[in-house]
Amino acid sequence: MNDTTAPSAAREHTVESFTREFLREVNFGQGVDLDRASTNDKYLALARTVRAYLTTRWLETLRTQRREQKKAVAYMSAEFLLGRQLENNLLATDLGEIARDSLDLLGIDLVELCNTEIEPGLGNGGLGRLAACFVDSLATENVPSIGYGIRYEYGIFRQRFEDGRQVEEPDEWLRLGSPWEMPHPENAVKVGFGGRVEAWKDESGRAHRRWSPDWHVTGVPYNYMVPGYRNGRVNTLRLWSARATQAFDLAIFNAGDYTDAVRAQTQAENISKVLYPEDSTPQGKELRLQQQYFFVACSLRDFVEKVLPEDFDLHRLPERITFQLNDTHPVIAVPELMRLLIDERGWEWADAWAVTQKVFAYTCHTLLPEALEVWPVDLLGRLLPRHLEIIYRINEEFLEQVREAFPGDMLRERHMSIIAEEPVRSVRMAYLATVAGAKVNGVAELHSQLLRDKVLSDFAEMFPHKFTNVTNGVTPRRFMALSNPRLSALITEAIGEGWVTDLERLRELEPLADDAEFRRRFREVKSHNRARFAGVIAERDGIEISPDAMVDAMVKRLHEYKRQSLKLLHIVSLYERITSGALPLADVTPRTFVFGAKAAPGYVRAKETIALINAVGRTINADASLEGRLKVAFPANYNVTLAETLIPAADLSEQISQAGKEASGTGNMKFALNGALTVGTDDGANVEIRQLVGDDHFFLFGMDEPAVSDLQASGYRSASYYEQDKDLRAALDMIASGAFTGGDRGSFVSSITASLIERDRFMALADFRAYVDAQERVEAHWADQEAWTRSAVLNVARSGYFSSDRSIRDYLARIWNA
Ligand code: B1N
Repeated sequence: MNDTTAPSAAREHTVESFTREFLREVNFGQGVDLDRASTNDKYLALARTVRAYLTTRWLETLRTQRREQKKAVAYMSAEFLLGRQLENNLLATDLGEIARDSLDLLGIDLVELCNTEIEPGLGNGGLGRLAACFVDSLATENVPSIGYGIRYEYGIFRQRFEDGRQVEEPDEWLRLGSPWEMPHPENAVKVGFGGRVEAWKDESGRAHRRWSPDWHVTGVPYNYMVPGYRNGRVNTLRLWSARATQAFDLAIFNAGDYTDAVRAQTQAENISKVLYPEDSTPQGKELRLQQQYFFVACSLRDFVEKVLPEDFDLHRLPERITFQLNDTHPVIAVPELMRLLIDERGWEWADAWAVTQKVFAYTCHTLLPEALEVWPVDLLGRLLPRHLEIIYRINEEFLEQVREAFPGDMLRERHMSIIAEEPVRSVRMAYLATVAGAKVNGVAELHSQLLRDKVLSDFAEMFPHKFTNVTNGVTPRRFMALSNPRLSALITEAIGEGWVTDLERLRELEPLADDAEFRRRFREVKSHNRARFAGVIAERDGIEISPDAMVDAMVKRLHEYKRQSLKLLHIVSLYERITSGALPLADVTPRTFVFGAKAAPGYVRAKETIALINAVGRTINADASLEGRLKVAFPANYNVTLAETLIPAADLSEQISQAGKEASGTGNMKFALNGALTVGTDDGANVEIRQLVGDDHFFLFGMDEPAVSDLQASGYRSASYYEQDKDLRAALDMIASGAFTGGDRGSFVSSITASLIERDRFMALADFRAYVDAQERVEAHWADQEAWTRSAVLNVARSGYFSSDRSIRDYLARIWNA
């Protein structure tokens, strides 16, 4: 890279210079001689070397931002599921080859060092990974922006299986040191909790409110650099870590109680201790609300006091920032900004509200009613009394507006109130966000439509201009260039460079779907990736699979609505038909069913389902009569790192949620971009994937959302499907008989089968037949490898829309510049 403006501290992009920097880090950073350095020493030294290269660009970016004072975006998210940093940063800075050559000369294996890194798992699943893709794309699209979140000391738990059952272990991701973060304790921010609100009057007699918290916590910012792809921009991700405040300690300490002072310290530091492991089902725990307010209060203060110039007039805040709220988790920022403006700066309510309504925008990520976050009024009032007052006032004025718009419609008022009365008085955070936000978006076309028509229909009627859609996307840097180097090389050879930042260019591959030589090479890549994946899970989990069998992957959080149980019924049914002689072994397509899924630790049914998948897997994998044709591979602890080897290897992508339940899905996009075909329902972003890749290259099955609604309304009786479909009955009976549990018919076996037959909340039984038929279409298509490869190539060629770069451009056009 030639650069005339780089300051003198800039490092040269040469092997010699890189080697010098690396050795300096080994000696002076780690304090060891190279010949005594451990793998971890070398990893840390390498990470710091790369970090130094990034830092030059980061400082430049910050300087430019301060000079230009352009409108920026603050992406506020309780989760950033980043994945490993080293390889990504080598890719973004184009230092990969230099690093490899440099380490080669020193006799060090770059790949081994990359594999030393423990991924920062600061998220649960799709929502957290989306935030990570978005910061990558914000930098690559050259958008002035900052990510704000929490530096959890423990990320998503590590999953192990003990006798097939999930066991959780703490994720000690900071154990070996964390070379990517830069703490700034001097920029710490103090945050209050609890206490009382008092009225007071100024000299002019004007009434004010003042919050006196009774305890405080300090937020220490940790900066992470987020490089754009080879464009010189390096943005900031700022994660907050909780510390006890000095005053807090001393007060108790001086009162003579040393143990209490220590306990207080622990209480404060607990706030950023651990990520809540619930995906889509918030538990309403007080500590979680503390986490939310903690990071949001730190971030607003930081932006207003540190990022903006000192004399900045906050009336002009909307010219400088949009706070994008990633789901409702940061929504407490709304009353916090109101409080800052009114209580701390003496603004009038109306002025504060006018600004607040312009700077927030809200992204909703769900449709499940149980996933819509609510906070009981007594809890919120105890922790954040002033915020509760402000929420009440926002609600009063809002309901006044509702009454004006719909006179006499009392029912509507009750429905739309930010305060729910039942079952306990609570604040509906999604409603607060919708009322306060300038824009509200869903994350796929169908999802946004359902938000408008169902979940938030009253609001859409009142504020039609607020509602919009931005379909999710995924970063092609991590999920193609980095994770699938062979496919990337093949694509570049075919259509040239540039597609990594202009993913619609993949369209240029379309004609090659008809080129037999290209298809052969495409298959070669898949086959290589399958072998690579097989090697990884053999080493990591001791699982043996054939590298030639179809890789059929279902990886996502374990949730009933996602219907891992439907996949399981298909597998059991195949097995039952083989063992009963109905299906000749010769007709069975060799397949590896790959599962990856963590269950929330308190989600009993999800954990039982994991145990059942493992039980079925153990039986099938051990049954010699199958001659290895079917395998179930369930590697433990599915995470971003494992996704990076699985997704490029996959042939079939399972996206089988009940229609109308999966807001978008993003795994579905990663698989399509890597040439897997989808078997899926008409749900979330599957709808758009199918429209783009075409019906002939996508296996659609099952009820669509209106059909689900109709069946629900007319009274769904799952037992009738059990009674009428003999294959389904045989599969369920086989499970219930204890065939997979050494004859044990009790515990999870009976509870899972009974709940499917008797209730089946997500209508797996109703979709079973359609699903099995779709799988037969899959097998027929697979049997013609030329036709299959053609479809796979077309999936890649037509999925460029799902780049998160496009999502970011849509956010810019529809929300941030709107
Ligand atoms: O967000 C993803 C979507 O692609 C998925 O369809 C959606 O299920 C996921 C509370 C959530 N929605 N809600 C959550 C996560 C953690 C938590 O504590 C809710 N995750 C989603 C990206 O749009």
